[in-house]
Amino acid sequence: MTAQTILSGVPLIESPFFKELASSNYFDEHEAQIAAELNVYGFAVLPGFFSDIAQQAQQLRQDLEPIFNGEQSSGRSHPLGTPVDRLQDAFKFSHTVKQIACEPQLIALLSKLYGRQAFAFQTLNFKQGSQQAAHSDSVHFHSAPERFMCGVWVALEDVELDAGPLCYYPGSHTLPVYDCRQIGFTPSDTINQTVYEPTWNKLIEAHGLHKKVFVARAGDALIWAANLLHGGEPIMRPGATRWSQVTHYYFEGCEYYTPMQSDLFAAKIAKRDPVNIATGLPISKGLEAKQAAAQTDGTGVSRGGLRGFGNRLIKVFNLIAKDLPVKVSKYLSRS
Ligand SMILES: O=C(O)CCC(=O)C(=O)O
Repeated sequence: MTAQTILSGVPLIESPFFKELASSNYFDEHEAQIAAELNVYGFAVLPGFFSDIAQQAQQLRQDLEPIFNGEQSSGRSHPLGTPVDRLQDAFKFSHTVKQIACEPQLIALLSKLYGRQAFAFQTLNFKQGSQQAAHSDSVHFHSAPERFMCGVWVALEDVELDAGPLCYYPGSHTLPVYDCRQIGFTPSDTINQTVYEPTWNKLIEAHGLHKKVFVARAGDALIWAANLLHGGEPIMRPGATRWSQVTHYYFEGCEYYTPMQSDLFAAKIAKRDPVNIATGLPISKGLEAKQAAAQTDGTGVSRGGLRGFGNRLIKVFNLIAKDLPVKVSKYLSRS
C-alpha cells in the first residue's frame, strides 16, 4: 500500500505517512512546499494567489458595503438599519463572493492536498477585523472521518498590523480535537465556543505555542487546517478597515456535523448537509446527481433510460411479432 491509499480516512497533509508521500512524485514542487507547511505548521500562505483582486475587491465592496452599513438588508437575519460586523454566506447574492470561494485552481489545490474533492460550503466577509478569540473551527464544522475541513482567508486589501490582522498558532493543528465532555460540558444546542476558550488558552500556554500575525497584501490567501487555533488581533487604529473573506471548505465522502451540539451517548448527532456553493445543491443531493451521472453511458442517456428505451423497443417488436403470422399468411394467400 502507498502513503496515498493507506489511512485513506486521514487528510494527506495530516497523514502520519506524509514524509513518504512528499518524497513520491504525487505533489509538484509548488504543491509540495504548501503541503509541507500545512503538515508541520497547519497553515500555508499563498502570496498573490488572487491576481484579479483589485477588481474583485471593488465589486465586492459595492455589493456588501450597504449591508455592512445597515442601509440594505441581505435578506438574512440583518434587518434594515442594523450595521453588521460580519456577513455570512454573502455568496447567495454576490457573484464575486462566490467567485472567490469557488476559484477553480484553489479547489483543485485543496483537493490535491487533502486527497479528496474539496467544496466550498460557507463564506464569511469582514469589513473590519473580527477581533475574535483564538479558536479551532473543529467545534463548529467537523467531519467523520475527522479533519476534512479547512478555511481559506483572503485579503481584499493590504492589512497593516494596527487593523486587527488574522492571527494563528503554528503547530496547534496537531492537538487533539477535544470534545465538549472533555472540557466539562454536555453538548447542547445553546452552547457556544466561549466554553472552550479557557482550554484553548491553556493549551497554547502549556505547549508554548507562539502566535503569528498575518500582515497580508491584497490578493494573498492563507489556508488553515481544521484544528489550527486562530483568531483576530485587536483593532488598534479606530475605523481601520480590513476587507477580507473566509471560505470554509469540506471534502467529499464524509459525514458532516457540529460537535458542540452532538451528544453521541444520547444518540444525538447535529448533522450538517452542507451546500456546495459551486452547484447550489446540498452535498447529499449533489452526490445523488453524481451517482445518476455515473450511471450514464457517455451519450448522456442514463442506463435506466437506456433500459427503458430497450423495454419499449421489445414491446414494439412483440406487437409486430404478434401480428406477423397473420400478415405472412395474408401475404402467402395473396400470392
Ligand atoms: O478573519 C478573522 O479575523 C478570523 C476569522 C475566523 O476566525 C473564522 O472564520 O473562523
